[in-house]
Amino acid sequence: MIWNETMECMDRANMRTLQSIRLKKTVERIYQNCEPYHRRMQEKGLSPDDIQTIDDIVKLPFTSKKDLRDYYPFGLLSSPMSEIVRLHASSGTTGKPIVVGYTRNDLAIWGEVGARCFTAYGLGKQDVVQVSYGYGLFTGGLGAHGAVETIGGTVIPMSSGNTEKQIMLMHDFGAVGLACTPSYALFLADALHDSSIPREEFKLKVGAFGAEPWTEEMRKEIESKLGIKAYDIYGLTEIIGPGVGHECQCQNGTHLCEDHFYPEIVNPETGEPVAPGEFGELVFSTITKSGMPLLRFRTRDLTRLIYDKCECGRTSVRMDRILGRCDDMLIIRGVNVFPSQVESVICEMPELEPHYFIVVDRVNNLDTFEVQVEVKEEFYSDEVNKLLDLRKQIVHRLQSVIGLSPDVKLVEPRSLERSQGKAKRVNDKRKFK
Ligand code: DLL
Repeated sequence: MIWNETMECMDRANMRTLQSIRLKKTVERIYQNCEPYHRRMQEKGLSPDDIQTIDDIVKLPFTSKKDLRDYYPFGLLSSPMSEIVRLHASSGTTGKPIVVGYTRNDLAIWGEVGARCFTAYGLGKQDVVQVSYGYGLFTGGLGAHGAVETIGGTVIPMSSGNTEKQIMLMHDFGAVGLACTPSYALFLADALHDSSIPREEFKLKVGAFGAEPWTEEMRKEIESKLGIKAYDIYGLTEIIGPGVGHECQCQNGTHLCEDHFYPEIVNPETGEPVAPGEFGELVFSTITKSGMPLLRFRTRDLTRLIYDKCECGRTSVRMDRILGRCDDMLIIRGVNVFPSQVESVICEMPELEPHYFIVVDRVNNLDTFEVQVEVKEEFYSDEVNKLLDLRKQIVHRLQSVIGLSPDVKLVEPRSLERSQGKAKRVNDKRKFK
C-alpha cells in the first residue's frame, strides 16, 4: 500500500520541478526570517534570486550540528515563537542539547511522512501499534505516535523500558506493529520467548526499527526470533525525527521523502558532491518546513543514494544502509552520546584527572556503557565509602548531561594507557560482533 501515490510515485522530472519550487520558497523564507542564515548568504554574495532550481542548491552554505549549538536554543528558528507548538531536542557534543522547534504545519508534515512509513510496512486503520521508542524530548516516541494516529491505527504509547509490561500489553491489546530500536526488539524477543505466553497468542506481524545502525544479520535475527517482518525507519531530530525515510515491502533500500527533505551526498572531507551512486556523507535540506528549516544539514551519516525505480512502484530515491558516521557520535541504547560530553563532565569535577576511557559492548542484545576514569592522587583513598560517593556523583552528572547512566569505574591515577598520538578514548566492541 502507498499512502500518497502522487508524491511517492511522481516521475523524476516533475519531482525536480517540485523540489525547485519548494527550495526557492524555503530559501526566501529563511533569508527573510533567520538572521544567521541571512548573514551567511550575504557573506557568500548570495541572494534568494540566485536560487532558481534545485541544482542551485550547491551554492548554499552548509549547516552543521555546531551551528545548532552556537545558536542555542532558538537562534535558527524562521518562525516567531508564537507559531512554535512543540520543541524536541537531542544530544549536542557538549552539555547543551540541540533544539528543534515545530510549527503546527511541521507537525502535519511529520504525520504525513510518518504515515507513508507505516503504510509501506503494510499497517493501516485496523491495526494496533505499540510504540516502544522513548517519549519525551527524543523524537522517536512522539514521532512514531503521530504516524500511527495519522494512518488511523490504534497507538499504544508504551515508551521504552518495563519489559514485562511491554509483553503483557502487546499480548492483551493485540499489537500487530511494534516500533522501537532494533536492539530493544531483540531484547523483547528474548523476553517474549521467556514469558509463559505462547507465540501463537501474539498478533505481532511487523516492526518499525531505527534510531541506530543495524545490519542485515540483525534483521534476520529479529525476523526469525520474533516471527515478523522487520523494516527500517530512518530520521534525525534536526530534520524532523523518524519518517525522513522508510523501507517498503521490497526491503531493498530506504525510500526518502524527498519532496520534503532534499538529499545530497558529499565528500565528508571536502564537502564536494560525489559522483552519482558513490558513498559519502548524507546532507539534507528541508524544503517544506517553517519552524526551523535547515539548508544543507551535514548529517555525518555515511551512505549512498539509489535512483533506480523500486519494484514497489515508488519512484522516490532510496538510500543504502547507514555504513557508519564520520564523527565520533556513539548511539547507545538509542541515545546519541558524544565522547566530548563525557569529557566535559569529567573535566568539571576537581577530583578527577582528565583521563578516561569509554567501553561500549552488547550483552544479551542490550548495549552496555562503561566509563573508566582516573581519580587524582589526593582524592584517591582507601576509604571505600568516599570512592563510592564520588562514583555516585559522576553517574548522576553523566545521567543528567547524557540521559544514560554508565557503569563508572574509578581507577588509580596514571593507570589508563596514555597514547603517543591521537588519544584513543573509545572501544566500541559492538562493531566486531
Ligand atoms: O534517532 C530519530 C529516529 C527515531 C529515527 C526513531 C528512527 C526511529 P536522533 O536521536 O537525532 O534521531 O539521531 C539521529 O540516528 O543521524 C543516524 O546516525 C541514526 N539513525 C537514525 N535512524 C537510523 C537508521 C533519531 N534507521 C541519528 N539506521 C542519525 C541507522 C539511524 N542509523
